[in-house]
Amino acid sequence: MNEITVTSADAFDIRDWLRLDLMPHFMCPGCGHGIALRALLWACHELGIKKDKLAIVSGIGCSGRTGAYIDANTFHTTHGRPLAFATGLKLARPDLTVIVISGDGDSLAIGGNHMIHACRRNLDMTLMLLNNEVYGMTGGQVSPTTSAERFTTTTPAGNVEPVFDACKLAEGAGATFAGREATLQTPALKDLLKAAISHKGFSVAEVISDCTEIFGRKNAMGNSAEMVLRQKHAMIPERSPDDRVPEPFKPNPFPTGVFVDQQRPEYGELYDQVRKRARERSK
Ligand SMILES: Cc1ncc(C[n+]2csc(CCOP(=O)(O)OP(=O)(O)O)c2C)c(N)n1
Ligand code: SF4
Ligand SMILES: [Mg+2]
Repeated sequence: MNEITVTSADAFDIRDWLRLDLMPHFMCPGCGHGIALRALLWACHELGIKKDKLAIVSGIGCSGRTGAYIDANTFHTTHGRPLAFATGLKLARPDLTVIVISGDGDSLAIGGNHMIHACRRNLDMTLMLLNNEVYGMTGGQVSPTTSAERFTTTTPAGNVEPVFDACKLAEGAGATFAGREATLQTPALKDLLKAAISHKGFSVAEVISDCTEIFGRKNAMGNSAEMVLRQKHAMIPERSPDDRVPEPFKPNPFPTGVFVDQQRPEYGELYDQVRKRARERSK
């Protein structure tokens, strides 16, 4: 565990953490990314992280855009590259808590290479991966996490590609922490994020999020409340498809929880030893 164990006794007020001068925000009504943003800031609050010690690095996408509203040190970088920027930042400023906000397209498609190597290195930072199964910002193209048969602008007759399981990918690539929660359960999501941020080493917190306006509409998933309810059926697949959830397609099952939580040497500390050795040699 990191040193960040202080728990703030003050009540959480999201307005303390937002750049209110940037309101209104760009997000569509019911967008899951807004719920995830709240959970993240709630986690930072409960961990007692000071804003001047918090660095948020984000990529391009609706997911990445959420970082700009956080009243801390924020870096809105290029598509697929936030982990590369964050790696440099964390190595230069190990005293900062570095959190990367990235989408499924950003982290698993164009940035997939950076993600697997971040997992392999184990530098002490957190990736909050907002998985809404689609390229939301650019109009709804298929992504590596789009479920089978879903309609997107680039799969007008249904998607046939298999889905990437981000947590399994992270585990396979060597991440020392990987877990998943959905926006349906904000307190559980907040707790997952707290655990991920507190973990020493590279941590991946995947968030099942809803793109209500583009993905939901295209797949006739109902309004944002109906969409978020669908998550319940996917989290617990054996639950009978009872009541209010419209079922044009069965939700893709996704387990939630922490799947990997282990320790191995942290990259920043290893790199310090390399620096020391290099200095000794140059004497
Ligand atoms: C190098 C580069 N390629 C493509 C784009 C266009 N682009 C911007 S956001 C995006 C996809 C975003 O999808 P995702 O990461 O899932 O985020 P979401 O909007 O769904 O939250 C793409 C392809 C870009 N900005 N830069
Ligand atoms: S397009 Fe989708 S992901 Fe982007 S803000 Fe709207 S609902 Fe959210
Ligand atoms: Mg997306």
